[in-house]
Amino acid sequence: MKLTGAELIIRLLELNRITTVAGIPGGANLPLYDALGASSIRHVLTRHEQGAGFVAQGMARASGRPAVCLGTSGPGATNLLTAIADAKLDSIPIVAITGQVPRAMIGTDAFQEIDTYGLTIPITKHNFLVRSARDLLEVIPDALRIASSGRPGPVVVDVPKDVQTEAVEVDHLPAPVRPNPPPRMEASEIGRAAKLINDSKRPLLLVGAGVIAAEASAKLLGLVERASIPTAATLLALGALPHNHLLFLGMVGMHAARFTNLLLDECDLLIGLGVRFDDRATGKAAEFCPRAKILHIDIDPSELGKIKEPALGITADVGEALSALEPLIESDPRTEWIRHMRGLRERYPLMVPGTDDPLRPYGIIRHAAALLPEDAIITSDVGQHQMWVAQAFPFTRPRQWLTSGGLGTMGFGMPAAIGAALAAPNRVVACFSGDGSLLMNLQELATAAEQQVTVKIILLNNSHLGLVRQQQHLFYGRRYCASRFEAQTDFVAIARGFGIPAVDLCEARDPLAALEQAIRRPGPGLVNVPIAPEENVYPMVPPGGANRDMIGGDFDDAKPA
Ligand SMILES: Cc1ncc(C[n+]2csc(CCOP(=O)(O)OP(=O)(O)O)c2C)c(N)n1
Ligand SMILES: [Mg+2]
Repeated sequence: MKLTGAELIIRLLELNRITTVAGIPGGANLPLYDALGASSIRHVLTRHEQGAGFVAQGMARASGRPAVCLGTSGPGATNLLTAIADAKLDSIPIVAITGQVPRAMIGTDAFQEIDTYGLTIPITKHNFLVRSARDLLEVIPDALRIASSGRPGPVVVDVPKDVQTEAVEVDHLPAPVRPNPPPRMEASEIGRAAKLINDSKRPLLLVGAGVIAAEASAKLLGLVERASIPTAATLLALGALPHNHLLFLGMVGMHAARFTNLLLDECDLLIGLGVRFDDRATGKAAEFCPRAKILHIDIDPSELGKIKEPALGITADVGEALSALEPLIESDPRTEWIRHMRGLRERYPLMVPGTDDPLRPYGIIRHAAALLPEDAIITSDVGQHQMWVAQAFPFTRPRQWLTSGGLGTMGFGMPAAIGAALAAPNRVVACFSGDGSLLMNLQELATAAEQQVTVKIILLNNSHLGLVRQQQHLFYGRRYCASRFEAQTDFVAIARGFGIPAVDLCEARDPLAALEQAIRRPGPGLVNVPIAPEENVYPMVPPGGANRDMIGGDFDDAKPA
């Protein structure tokens, strides 16, 4: 059969079960859109390419499968960069297919020409500049395979316009892509790992996003319970264990509960699973887990020893490693260590003030959680609201919590929520956002309205760049420079302007009834929750400090979480 490059791309995407793509058309990718229009793939027209990148991320994070976004050359491609970089730092499998000027015009500063290949080298797992339509037969499957194999990550495929229109004779299309097999483990290493665990009196597990990527939560639970190992999670791994599991310690690091960081100081073995020892998790790395040997298991060998030198580092798929370990691990109640953990938890719990008041941070999170279905998907933006949700939301399952961790990108939450809702149309998606963050991709409210996705934006509105204000409060002598929004923004009117029902909890006669109504109604909605600007996230490890040196968190009016 004769196909153009554009038709070939679409056929290969269809073949690989890509059913929804997000993007924006332009001169250099119009042939691709022409082929897309004739296909079964659903296209989600975002209002900014960064939105398309985050919609794709939302689909990928919620489903675990690679997702695709599209942009034209030049500004289309540069607008995608932040979402691509974000996917790189959080190891999310997206494939961005960009239009490029025709081959003969590359290097001439043609209209909307930018070196997308060059620009994306440092922020992708891999990238391609396609030189002939025939190459697409390999490049598109390779892109999907690379994005989703091993440690996942973003891939860019830059396709010149005349490659999209070039016709090629194709005898048969390649089989659907399968991820590369994970690296082979050495049985002897697994044996040594089991010995380290069995010999340990005070082991502690630190789980990272790799556990979610490997779909290894059930196996993790097996190890945790069999060997009685207290388990902490990084920001991205929340949900890997249910929040109320007796051995779960919550989030580690900068805004962890005191007992969590204190217990880490005392363990004699730290088992890092699918973690990269990010500085927000470790605090001052040299003082992280000072008494512990480290057993580090990760699918990416470059992570082993990058930040913390392990006693034993194993390159493996975390799920496969857990399966291999299971028969070698001795059942052990570790009574003394667990009793010690309970004591610390009682003495230094996470204190959460204002849980009854829906106009206070922990209060709105608790009330929303009670009203949302247990399997609701939760996204957030970046700031204080993100940390409050991470501390206090009762996550019960993996892939329930989608947040921008490594890059910390304001503007992530709402478009990612749209993507999650597209990937999981039968689930409710709630996006906890901040007034600063929501404004960064506000235009995607139009996309949410157009797609009628069930995305509930719960806006913790403190009229500030709250996390910036908090740092100025604590570390810059209360000199608040550029963290307060002088102009008041009427988010309820704005949402309604986009055709999205909205309510202000401050004005509602019965705030809880208004919240419930907003959550129950199908389709998108926005709930504006005024929050006092003085509310801060505690405890907090000062930037650069050791985790044990956290400050704050002793509220007069607080209950333990
Ligand atoms: C794109 C981007 N620009 C700047 C920052 C730095 N930054 C981190 S948190 C924050 C404030 C976020 O404000 P808001 O969304 O209102 O959340 P709040 O902290 O008030 O809850 C800023 C400016 C960032 N993370 N991302
Ligand atoms: Mg704010």
